[in-house]
Amino acid sequence: MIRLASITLREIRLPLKEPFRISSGIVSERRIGLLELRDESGATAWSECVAGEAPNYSPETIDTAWIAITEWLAPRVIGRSIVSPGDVFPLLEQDIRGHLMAKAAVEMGIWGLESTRLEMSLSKLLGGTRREIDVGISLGIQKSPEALSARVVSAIADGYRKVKIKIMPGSDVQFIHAARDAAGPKAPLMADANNAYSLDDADHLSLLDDFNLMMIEQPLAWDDLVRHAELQRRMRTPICLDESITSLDRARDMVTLSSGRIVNIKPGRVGGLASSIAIHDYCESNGIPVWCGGMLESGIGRAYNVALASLSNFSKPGDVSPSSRYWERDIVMPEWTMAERGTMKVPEGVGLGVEVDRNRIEDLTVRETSIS
Ligand code: OSB
Ligand code: MG
Repeated sequence: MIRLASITLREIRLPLKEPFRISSGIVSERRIGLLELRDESGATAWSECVAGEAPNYSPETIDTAWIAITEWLAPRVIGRSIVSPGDVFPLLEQDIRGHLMAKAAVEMGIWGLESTRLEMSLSKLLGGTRREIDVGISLGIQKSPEALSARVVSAIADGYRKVKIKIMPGSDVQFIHAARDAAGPKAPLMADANNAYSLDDADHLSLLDDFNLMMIEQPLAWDDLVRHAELQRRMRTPICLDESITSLDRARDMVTLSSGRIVNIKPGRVGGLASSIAIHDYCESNGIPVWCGGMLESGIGRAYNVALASLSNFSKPGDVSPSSRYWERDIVMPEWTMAERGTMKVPEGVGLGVEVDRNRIEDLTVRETSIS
């Protein structure tokens, strides 16, 4: 049983090593929401809110999440007897619509706290079985096919087991063609369009079928399932859904409608870890592979992704790259690293398995509030 005494919410600014461009926007510096949850015994755990600065991925932003957490979500959990972290998401869903990234930040922190309290690793608490996970990289849109090819070749040489290439109209078929030629026929490549196309582009998108991609992620609207089903009927390349899968019910709808064949699970997008595990289990029983997506997390959010990706049906490499892919210096110790063969160790120690660099977080903090 957990009873929270307080939640401290902060915003830090962390510059990316290089700007990250997707079809709907570009980010150079992450504004990251961090939570520190404290229970009545004084135990603490950190979690991260993955909402971005602008609502170009989902309707949420760090500012909407700030309001949701301070006004509605933290008051809902503080002082309440929580028997299991699995009970938190239903509690947060009661008469509060949406705000899934804000809900996830609170919910994940409670899983983190519970793993510390029970003195086990977060991976074990979630039912993870993998001792290491396969690592992929997500490459933002590059200036030219040549520039992209160079990045893809070097990612493969670094050992990454999947290279995801962001695409948009004007930076698609030629770019993927060049990347495939440069990386060779067997390189594990995929594309992610972040909603940049419509069904009118079906013939154009089908040109990508020539390049043996592992999958194409979310080509159509962020909340669409029906049109993706039509597109999947017209394309050989498997469609993987990201933005559209916001709950277990949406995953069921995907299967019912045949809107896609693979699911990217991001705990922030689906309201936390209980919802992620439910989607994972459902997909496992229905022969749908899943992999863990990323939202350019700091080392804190990454700890939750790594633990989640240790579950059995996370059978494809995740967008869970090492700290050095994103930051000059991360906010956890040790930093997240990748072995030469493209794997990352799942921590076996208590809790998140990394230590949070509190001094550094204090230096990076631009606002802070405590709810109790
Ligand atoms: O669509 O997966 C996406 C980053 C921000 C918003 C959306 C996406 C992404 C990524 C980043 O692809 C993956 C990572 O964290 O390395
Ligand atoms: Mg995506």
